[in-house]
Amino acid sequence: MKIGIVLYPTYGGSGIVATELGNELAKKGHEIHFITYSQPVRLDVFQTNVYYHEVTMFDYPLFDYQPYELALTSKMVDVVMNEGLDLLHVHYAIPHASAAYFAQHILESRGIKIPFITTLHGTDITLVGKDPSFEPVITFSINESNAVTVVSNSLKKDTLKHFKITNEIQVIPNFIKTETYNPLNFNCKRVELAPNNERIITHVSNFRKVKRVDDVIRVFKKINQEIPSKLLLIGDGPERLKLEHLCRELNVCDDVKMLGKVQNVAEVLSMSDLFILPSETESFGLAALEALASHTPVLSSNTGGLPEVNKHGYSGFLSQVGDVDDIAKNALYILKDDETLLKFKRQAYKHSLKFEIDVILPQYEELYNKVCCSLNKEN
Ligand code: GMT
Repeated sequence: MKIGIVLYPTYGGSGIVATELGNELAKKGHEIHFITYSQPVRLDVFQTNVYYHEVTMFDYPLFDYQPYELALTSKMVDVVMNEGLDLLHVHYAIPHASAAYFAQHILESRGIKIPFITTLHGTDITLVGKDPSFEPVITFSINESNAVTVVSNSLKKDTLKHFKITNEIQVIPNFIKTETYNPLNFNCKRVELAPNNERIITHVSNFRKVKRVDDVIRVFKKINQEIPSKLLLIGDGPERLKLEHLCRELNVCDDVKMLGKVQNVAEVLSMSDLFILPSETESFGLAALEALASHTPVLSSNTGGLPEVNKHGYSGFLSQVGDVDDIAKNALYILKDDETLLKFKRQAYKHSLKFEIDVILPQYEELYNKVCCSLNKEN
């Protein structure tokens, strides 16, 4: 099948899921055309069957705001026509779903019928999409999509709660290629990060308010008072300065390392003993799944889709949002001795297999076939 994948190319989870999905579909023989404004971070450029089409903007002084959605729509039309695509799969509703709807109708006027599938990832619904400035467009484009998927049952519930949805919504969770996260793939640099055999605790995010990274630091302070530990903060974002201040205030700077936007997150996770994700909202929590696949137990909040990813008492623990004491208590329980830590590490990995790519990919392929078949029947 020839599939156009529209995505955000940055470090965000939706872009990662879309890129990994395209890479894997290409390995299975599908022809994948990525359409976006810059090369996706995890794009496998050497993979056969993978193509990249860049949306270029026409810079004109009249535009205070560049009309990206129109440039994207035109690019979709161009790629579908010239590459003979069978299907468009757009990730993140804004503005990809409405651009796809527009492209679909332009193509129809030129005698080409193509279906589009919209995958909702979370913030497009829970934070941005429900804002009145976007709601009518989001509702319309979800309902007009030929198929809609969401990454968790929780996101399905939120979508149905905030929008008047008449279309069917299918849950297809985030996935992982567990082999990529096998700690044996990496040379262990543990001693450089924790020279006195301290426990290593990790957090990965884009340091936005919703991630509550300050809770991570407060939890770490409590852990470090009982068990010598190091905290690795991976990523970057708007909260970083405040977090640096908090480290100073709590006097933990010597034990907290901010690694920035690390290229190979799996390498750092391979050395971690515990991963903390205390988000305010999280439709799925791909970062938590990456940790589990790296044999790292997860302490997360119990919000959104996180209980679907992290099994309480097995792959880690769930706590109420903001309950720093409870997270710290659970951390001390897991880290207290090697035997308990090893048990949780094994269970974390075992749980991640539920989301192995081989389990999830066929669900997308089945949906692609269904959508294309029903369009062919219509014609
Ligand atoms: O978490 C982020 O800030 C990035 C965001 C995105 O839109 O790229 O991630 C969302 O999509 C991921 C992939 O489906 C999910 O695993 C994340 O949970 C979700 N983030 C939120 O809901 C906050």
